[in-house]
Amino acid sequence: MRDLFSAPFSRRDWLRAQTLIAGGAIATQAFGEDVVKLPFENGERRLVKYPGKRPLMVLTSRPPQLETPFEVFNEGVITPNDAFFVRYHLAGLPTKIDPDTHKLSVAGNVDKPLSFTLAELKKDFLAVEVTAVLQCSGNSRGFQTPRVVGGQLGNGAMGNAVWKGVRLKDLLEKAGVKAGSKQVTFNGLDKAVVEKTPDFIKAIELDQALDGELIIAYEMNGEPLPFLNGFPLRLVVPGYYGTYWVKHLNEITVLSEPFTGFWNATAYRIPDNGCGFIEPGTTAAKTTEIKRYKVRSFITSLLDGAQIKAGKAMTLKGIAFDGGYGIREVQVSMNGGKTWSDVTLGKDLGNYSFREWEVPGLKLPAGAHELKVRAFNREGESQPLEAQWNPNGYLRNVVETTRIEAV
Ligand SMILES: Nc1nc2c(c(=O)[nH]1)N[C@H]1C(S)=C(S)[C@@H](COP(=O)(O)O)O[C@H]1N2
Ligand SMILES: [Mo]
Repeated sequence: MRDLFSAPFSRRDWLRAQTLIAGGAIATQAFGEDVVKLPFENGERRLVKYPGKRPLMVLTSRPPQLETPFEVFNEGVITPNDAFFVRYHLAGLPTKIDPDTHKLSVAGNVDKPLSFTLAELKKDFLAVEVTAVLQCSGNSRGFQTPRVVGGQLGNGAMGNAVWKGVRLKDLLEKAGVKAGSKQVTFNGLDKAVVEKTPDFIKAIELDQALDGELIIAYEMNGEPLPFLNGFPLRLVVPGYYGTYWVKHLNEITVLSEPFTGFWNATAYRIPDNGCGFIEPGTTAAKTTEIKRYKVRSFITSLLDGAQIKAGKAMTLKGIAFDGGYGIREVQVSMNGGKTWSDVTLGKDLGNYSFREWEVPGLKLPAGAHELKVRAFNREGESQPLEAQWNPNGYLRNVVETTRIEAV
């Protein structure tokens, strides 16, 4: 039995986390947490330690929505499990799961409905690994102007991990998908506590389910999935926004008709105009499901507002990623975008991973500097210089600016 609250954990942390997840409203300030300030209105976030996690920024406690402090992305190209962000929609998340009895069913429009334990998945199917970024659709929403409703996230609702598990395709083939099937749905153990909130079920196209890229993961960075990141099994959809990466997965269903559930048909939709952005404040004529990540890049070695020593050599570092073509080139500007120069790319960990980059030996003269970074993927896609907008605050990928001062 794995209990969410049995992670190595002090009694004080345990009490606090139980109260936050199960109990809700207690005067949390009484715990005396640290607070960080994200650079937008109402951006104060408490840093709280949840089971299996180091202190993370709390967006909501019920259900837990925890953001990774941005400094973590400078620690390395892989995001540590204890720092990986957490997002849930429904307050009824499981807190005790027995990995020996947990079962994953594959049913619906198949020849032979099947069900697997974790041990069977590990024993009977080929284990595969992928290094892939998981990013929430609403990552960076808090920076969008005009502002929109939804979690006001900074840039920490993303992370990069090595996911290990079995191919979804192998499970579906074993069950035998019937001809004419259209989509596949994924459901996890979490439930709504208010009945009118629809269960969190996500659908993908059958072609995608069979393309060999999707994984039912049981390990993250060489360890069992952290409880709050979907223990014991989660779907990994490399290159696709986090909404599809269903956690605590227990039901896979093949459908003969397209899925009409809330989380595909109503939520997680973007303007259907090719780019996903529209004129601020307007409404899209037509919408479509959010899918692949847009190209993004960040400076990680300096935070906005940092002070550095004038004339002293430093290594400027950062990360870039896209929706699966891979990063071809990264450029930086030290003068607010007037001129750009190439950087040195780090090791290639595959098309779905963060790609590290650096500028060694950089010296900046005294004064204020506007640093910018932009990436190009192997399709030649890049990032806009001006921030764009949509009503859900999804897809942000503007060229980010880091303002620093050399003294
Ligand atoms: N069971 C379940 N899976 C889920 C969700 C959820 O609410 N319930 N949220 C999804 C969303 S929107 C995101 S961004 C990712 C977040 O994964 P993480 O919590 O491991 O960071 O999980 C996805 N899978
Ligand atoms: Mo998300």
